[in-house]
Amino acid sequence: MKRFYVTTPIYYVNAEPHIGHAYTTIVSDVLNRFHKLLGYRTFFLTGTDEHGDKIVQAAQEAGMDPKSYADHISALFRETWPKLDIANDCFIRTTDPGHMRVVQHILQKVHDSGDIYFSTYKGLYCVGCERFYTERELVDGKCPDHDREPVEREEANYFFRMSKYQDWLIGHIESNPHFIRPERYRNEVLSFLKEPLEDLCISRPRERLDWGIPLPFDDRYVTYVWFDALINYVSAIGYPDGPLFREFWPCVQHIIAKDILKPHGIYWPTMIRAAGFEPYQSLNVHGYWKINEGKMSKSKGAVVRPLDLVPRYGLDAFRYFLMREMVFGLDANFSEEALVQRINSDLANDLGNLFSRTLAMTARYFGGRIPPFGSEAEAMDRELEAHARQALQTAMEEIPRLGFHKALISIWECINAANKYIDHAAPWNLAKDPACEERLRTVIRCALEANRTVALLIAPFMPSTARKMLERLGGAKPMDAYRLDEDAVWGSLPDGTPVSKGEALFPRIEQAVKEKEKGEISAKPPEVEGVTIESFQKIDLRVGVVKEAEKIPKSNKLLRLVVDMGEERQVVAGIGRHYAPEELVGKQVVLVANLQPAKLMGVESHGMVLAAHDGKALRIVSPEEPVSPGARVS
Ligand code: ME8
Repeated sequence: MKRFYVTTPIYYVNAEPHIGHAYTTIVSDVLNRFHKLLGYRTFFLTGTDEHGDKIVQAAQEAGMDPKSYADHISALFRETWPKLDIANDCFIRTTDPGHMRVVQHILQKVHDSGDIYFSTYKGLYCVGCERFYTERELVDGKCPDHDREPVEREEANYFFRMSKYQDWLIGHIESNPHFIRPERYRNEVLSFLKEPLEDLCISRPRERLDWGIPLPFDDRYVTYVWFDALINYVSAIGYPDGPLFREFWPCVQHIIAKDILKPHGIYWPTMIRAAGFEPYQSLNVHGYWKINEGKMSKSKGAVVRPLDLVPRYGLDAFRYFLMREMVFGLDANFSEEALVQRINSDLANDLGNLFSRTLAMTARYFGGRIPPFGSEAEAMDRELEAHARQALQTAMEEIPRLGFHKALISIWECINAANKYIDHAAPWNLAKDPACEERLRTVIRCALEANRTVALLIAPFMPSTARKMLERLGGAKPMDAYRLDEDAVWGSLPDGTPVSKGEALFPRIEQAVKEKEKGEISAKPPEVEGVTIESFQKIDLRVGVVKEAEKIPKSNKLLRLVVDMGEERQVVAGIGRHYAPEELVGKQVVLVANLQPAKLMGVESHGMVLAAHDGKALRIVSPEEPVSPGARVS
């Protein structure tokens, strides 16, 4: 059986979980779930990094001792992940006795082999980074991360002979193109390695810092926090001879952001080499989330906490947004407007609409049971199947190489193709003619199959939506039992299985408050004087079928519709915030047919579409059952 092991960085316990931590951990969760769907045996590790100066300082500021403080923040991380549907197998803390033992074991081993030596070092030390800097690493004499001048410090310490492994590391990176990816970060490490590598100071005198793992060969010192933290990736799985270590090492994918490239790209592989085991398989490096185009900053209040967003926007919407919006490797921007936009367009209009209309038609035309295919497939059916196959293939290629946004784009191409397919096949017309029963079966079945493929492909990204979709599509299996190769095969839905419609997957997020402020929405009905029946009868109300619908450029609200009401009419309707154009095609609407023509944003309108509006939602008025176009409403 194939193995897959994924890790996040272990987060410092000096800050609460924010969107950056959530992103890395969700990426890892998506990869883990995806490999499970492929039938791999998987292991997913996250945790917290709890030793060192930084934590002592943060604890002091909070008026707590380091251990109680670490317990508190570590618990916040541990409790956040299940709330984001993150299913890690293990949560490691660097204060766990098991981890501390492994760190000491590796230190002893490397010391015994002669790669750790004692020496005096005088240099420029940055307290924030907990390390010495060389002159050339400083920017204008200051630490590039903390923008502070380092202090001069002389210390006798232990050093790891990292320089000894420089040539080996260059060779290893050059002969393994996927060792560090994307390529820009591989190049960054290689270019760093063009300069001679210095040995790494791996100890801190206890008189200065007591909060750390004592060196096994000299207890006047504790271990430098990075030499301690990186070892979590193997201590958590039972290095050196535990069954999980034997099973999962070295097929590990480390996921990190660019801030910690150097410790992971240089310290860690050389430490591994010195300790005498196989290097990790890949280091995967992503960019930074910015908030409204700026750096995330606690002092400026620009920190996005996932648990603030999820109750407002929904968990799967949040996960989808992060995975769709960031190109892995590049920076991305977070804004609530962009999140709302994605929810309303991709999730409510595209995916939600496809799913609800498919199930509604299955209920209406086939009593809620999956119809068998008719005997012959038409070109449009094969085209939809090809879209589903393409989405599957793209996901299989792109997800393992971190092209999450590309996989999602391809899945959404399939969703949009399925919506168009329904518009063109117009099942509501087929349903009128008994001679078209077989064709109607094929059309609804193809739409159901597309929904099923989509449900499976979004499962790693949006696990609870996928579960809901598969259940309503009649799936009887627990989620863990699904396999992409068997279940995403076109035609694999069982004939006759009952499906259930349920509520909307993604309700639209109405920006009602803002709109109200603009005076565009008023829940209060206009005051009208009584009208006589004669006056009312002067209004010519007619039923029509929407044939075409499109946005009017530069308007958020206006749509141009072509409505068939016996004759075709062009109508401009102010419903664009509540309906996507594709949603309307094929729908029956009620028109005020004898309204004087008017021009809106330069487009002529010959009528008005009736809609009900309660201040929050707006829904068009439609006859309960389809009637002939042009039918009079009275
Ligand atoms: O560095 N955008 O912990 P840390 C995207 N303890 N990701 C971000 C981010 C942002 N704006 N900010 C943080 C440490 N991250 C060490 C790691 S590992 C052996 C030790 C994420 O709490 C991203 O994954 O500072 C980044 O690499 C990590 O949080 C840094 O977490």
